[in-house]
Amino acid sequence: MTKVAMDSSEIASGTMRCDLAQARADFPILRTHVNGHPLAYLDNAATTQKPDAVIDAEADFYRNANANVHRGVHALSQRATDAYEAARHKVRSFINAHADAEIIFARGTTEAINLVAQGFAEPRLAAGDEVIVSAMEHHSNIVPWQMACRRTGAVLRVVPVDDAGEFDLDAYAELLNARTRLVAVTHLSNALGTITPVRRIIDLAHARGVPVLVDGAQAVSHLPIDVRALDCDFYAFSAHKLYGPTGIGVLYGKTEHLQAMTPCQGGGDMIRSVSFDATEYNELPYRLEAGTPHIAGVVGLGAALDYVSAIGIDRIAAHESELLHYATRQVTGIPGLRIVGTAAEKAGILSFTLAGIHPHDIGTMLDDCGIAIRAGHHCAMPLMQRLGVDGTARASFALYNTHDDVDRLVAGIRRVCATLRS
Ligand code: 7TS
Repeated sequence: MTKVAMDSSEIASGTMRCDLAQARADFPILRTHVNGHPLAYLDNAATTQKPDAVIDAEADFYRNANANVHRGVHALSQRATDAYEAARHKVRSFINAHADAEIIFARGTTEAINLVAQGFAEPRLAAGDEVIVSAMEHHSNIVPWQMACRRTGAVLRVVPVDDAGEFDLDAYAELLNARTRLVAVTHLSNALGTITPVRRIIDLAHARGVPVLVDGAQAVSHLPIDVRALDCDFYAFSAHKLYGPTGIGVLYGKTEHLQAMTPCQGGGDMIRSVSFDATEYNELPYRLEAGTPHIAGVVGLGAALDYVSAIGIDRIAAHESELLHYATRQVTGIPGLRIVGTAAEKAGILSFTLAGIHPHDIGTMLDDCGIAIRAGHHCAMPLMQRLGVDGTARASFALYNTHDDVDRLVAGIRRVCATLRS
């Protein structure tokens, strides 16, 4: 694994670029050619690529430790259980949770949010109660609340965003009221890159005794996360956006909230005893993890956390921020290019439109040059409507991206303009 050692003078002088270029070598897929060109992978907000350390950890688990967890008395089962619980401990320390039992493994951010909507919110919602989300949420942090509201007669209230894509704190403070039962908000917008003022959002909600779920799907790979400093009630993220495997993610919850949740799924592992008359549920975290979990995925997530921690999330953030500023400078002035999302606090994401050119055509023409970006509504259709666009083209950065990736993106955009506007 690449150990990247840098200090602030290296960051300032730009030599960090070279060190992180070494980290690129840890990601075998980045040596792929696409349409005859070396891959420039700039679709990291959708999913990040995986380093050898993660791929090897999963393969090694299947080769040397595969067994079911928490059940067998035999050595392999113990080995699998140890690996699974060691990864839970790594997650706890990565986000600074209070206890391992506050870490629930789920399939991803989407499942984690649904667990809270169904198991925590729904039993507490009555007709006329309110749930607050923002206008820049991913569909995964809208639809579960809509469903819970529909089933209970509660009402979804929406915090507006301004033209720059900033969260409107004043409007939020006014929306909070005695009927508010829960606030669910993204930490970092996947469509715009806006970092929301989560700490203020949480403080204002707590002043009224309202719990807050933070959707950390994007933030977790770009910002240091400290759930105790944030004092959030729930925090959800997916491993696959953090250099880990698909199919696995995390729901963090404060112990008292997780304890109070109704398990949405019943089955193996989540029980202490079962009879046809009564079933007693297991203790946390197992009572919210029914059935055989994605054990190899959890092991892979643990390896991803080790990998990211060895580099340092602060250094990754500094590198990505430098790339984002560089890219923003390079595209500014391209005729007809509008940057969508110009919040003061941004990370990792450059969303844009080109006048008269459909985002899908931008994405397709860049792909011809081996440049992978995302085009469309980014599962944030209400936000697109608010900003008056059908969709955007989106380049999103990760630790392994380089200035060369950005230069190729910018040259590609200029080529798209020259070709489709001629
Ligand atoms: N929340 C946010 C802020 C996201 O960006 C995403 C995925 C999700 C929730 C859902 O995560 P999942 O792992 O459960 O699917 N965002 C994107 C994206 O921007 N492009 O593809 C997936």
